[in-house]
Amino acid sequence: MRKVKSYILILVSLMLIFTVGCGDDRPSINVFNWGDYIDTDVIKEFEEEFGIKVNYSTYETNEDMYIRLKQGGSSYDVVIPSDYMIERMIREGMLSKLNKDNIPNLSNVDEAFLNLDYDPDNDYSVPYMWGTVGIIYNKTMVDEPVDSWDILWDEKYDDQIIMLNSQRDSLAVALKRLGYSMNTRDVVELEEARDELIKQRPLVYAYLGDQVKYTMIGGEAAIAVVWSGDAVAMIRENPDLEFAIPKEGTNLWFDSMVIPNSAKNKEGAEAFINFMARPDIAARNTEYIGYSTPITEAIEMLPDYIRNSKVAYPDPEDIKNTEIFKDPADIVEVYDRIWTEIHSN
Ligand code: N2P
Repeated sequence: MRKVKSYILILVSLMLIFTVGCGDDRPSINVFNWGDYIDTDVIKEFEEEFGIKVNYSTYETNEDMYIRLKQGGSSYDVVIPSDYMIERMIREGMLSKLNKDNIPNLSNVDEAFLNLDYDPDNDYSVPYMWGTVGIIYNKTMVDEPVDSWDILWDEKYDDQIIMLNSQRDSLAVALKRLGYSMNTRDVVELEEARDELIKQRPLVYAYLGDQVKYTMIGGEAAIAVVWSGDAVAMIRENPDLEFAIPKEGTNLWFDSMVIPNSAKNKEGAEAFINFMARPDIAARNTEYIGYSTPITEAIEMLPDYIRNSKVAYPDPEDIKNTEIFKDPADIVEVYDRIWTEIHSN
């Protein structure tokens, strides 16, 4: 009887060891990124190589991401906001300084993308992707030259126009069309842009985020405001689509990886950021999502159709007339109010 008891004891202990051993007791990081903005195999590869589990979730706009972080509740180790939002998060003390010793791959970033105004010494951010904003249009539905934001207010395209569901991008379109800076601090100019967007509303099929790709690929609308990398991905799927940067000028943007100061695994976050800046990994993400990499050596690894794409890698001439968004700082509430007014009208 005693023998049986000890067998049972051994069995139970073994089962216990087995169960605990199989539980996921790896260290983990929480990564919060834009939707459709990574090759998911790259995440798996990071997990295998570093023994760190990645809890991955996504957002559609900088503002959505910001609100989620401010709400607290969940903590994130890596987030990938755009320039002006990084500037704001630094100003508000939301980010943690990077230990650059843990991110040697920062040296793979092309100089043109380092030390920009939003983070002058890259103390907080490592560039991930960059691009422009422009118009994608379906050549079978639009048979005039597309070179101005004006086309988005042309009644001929009633219910065929898609706008970006992102406050700075949509306001930038209206502001540039009016001949103003997309960083204006003049409330009258902002309200004029608001009124133009309200006037345009009846022509707009929808304000979309990531779904714009499927809508345009499927030929459901004629014209859309898009980020350049999405244009690359769309043109690959539907050759009737073409991309143009309007003559009134547009936005040049940079999305960079940062560590919020509420991060629970800063070293894991730095390992992830460093991994993403490795040329072969950056090349795989770039090929998968269509966006433009700031990692010089990664560009050389890309297939010709991306490397030679003027949408992804425009000539300096094409991006002469661009502005980079700035944090509106003390008037950020005015931008928020204007955006709400556009949508409640
Ligand atoms: C990817 C969104 C890209 C972000 N779906 C543009 N800044």
